[in-house]
Amino acid sequence: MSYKEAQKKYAKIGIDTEKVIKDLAAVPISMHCWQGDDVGGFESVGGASNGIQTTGNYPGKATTPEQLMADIEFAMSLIPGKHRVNLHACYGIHKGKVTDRDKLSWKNFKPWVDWAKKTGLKLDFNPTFFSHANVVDGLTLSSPDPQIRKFWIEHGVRCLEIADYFAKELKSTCGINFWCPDGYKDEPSDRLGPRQRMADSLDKIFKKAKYDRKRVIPFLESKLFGIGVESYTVNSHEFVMGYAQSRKILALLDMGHFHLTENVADKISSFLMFFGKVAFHISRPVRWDSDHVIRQNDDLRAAAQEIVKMGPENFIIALDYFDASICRVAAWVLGMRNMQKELMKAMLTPNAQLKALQDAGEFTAQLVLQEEYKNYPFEEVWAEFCKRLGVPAGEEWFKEVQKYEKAVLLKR
Ligand code: RNT
Ligand code: ZN
Repeated sequence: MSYKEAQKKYAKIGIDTEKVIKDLAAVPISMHCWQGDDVGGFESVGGASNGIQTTGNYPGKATTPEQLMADIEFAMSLIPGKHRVNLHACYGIHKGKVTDRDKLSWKNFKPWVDWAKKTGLKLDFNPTFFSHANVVDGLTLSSPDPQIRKFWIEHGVRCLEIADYFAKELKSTCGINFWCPDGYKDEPSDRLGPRQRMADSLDKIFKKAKYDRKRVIPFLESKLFGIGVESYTVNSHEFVMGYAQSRKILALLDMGHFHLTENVADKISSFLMFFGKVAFHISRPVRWDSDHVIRQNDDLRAAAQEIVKMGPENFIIALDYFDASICRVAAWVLGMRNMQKELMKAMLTPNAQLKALQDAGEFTAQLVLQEEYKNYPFEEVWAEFCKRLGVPAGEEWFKEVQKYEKAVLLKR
């Protein structure tokens, strides 16, 4: 089938494929820098630790800022559209001695901003509350030790100011996500205290930092559990909902941070009603929060459908996974394209018609059509979209990655 034929077929169910192509090209996705080096960063050779971990030892990972920037640029050349790059504070650039987290400033990120200006990419940010000796007994902002809390509060302040610098320099709103690994392996005796200290530390951060709320959007990420914190997570879903709602910041939904039988897509509409905007970490848990590369599976489909129905402009779509067992550049490209494919499939669904069937109680017709529309000729529209944006439509992109791997990655 040609694009023209597909266009006609979609027109019959009220879908304008030209509009879909235009709309999808306008949806930026924040690509996580940390898939490029297994959440390593540039502070030490130790790698990810204290609350986060990757598995795998695939060759070719980026170990310098230049390598990471080159890999991101290469990956972006195979992804249709203009996107954003999500940096973590541990990716600061240090000449000689490493500036500790509580002393970081815009100077450590100037090379990233220069690079962003050159490439036309926009930046988002994250304080790094892990991979550091001051994560004591698994705690950061909720630590009972005031000195430890002070260190991490200062880190949060610095990061908000760096986010403000990104937004100002790049003339683009910067999203900044707070995720803390804080929690306990076994049943704590006090569940309230750590949460009170966490709220107090976060309040101090937001009070002290000098940043413009019009150009910096802070959000707090919740989590159910992690390895080593199986029994209690300070920033649980309820804590995050309450904190974010009362402090007028956003809450971030990570698809890997819920019970596996929970439908994360179902949460979106309520979030949107009460927050106005939703920040998302698109990830894929396999039996637990394993951060596998996202696939075109039912979970991603359901999330994309909700995002499209509620208006992609109301979402901050960021990817969050890190697989160290496969080619990292391929992992980026595949995940970004999968996200875009699911968004496109959702845009190619006659949602108004299906909603009318629901409201009329026509549940048989609703079920039948929901299924039938899944087999419409999405592929032709995707190919046309890629062609217009100058990137390969099908699996040819992987050949380019293999060439890059041979010429660049495997020589490292
Ligand atoms: C960890 C959280 C968090 C991190 C990144 C690196 O469980 O999902 O978002 O993955 O900050
Ligand atoms: Zn996350």
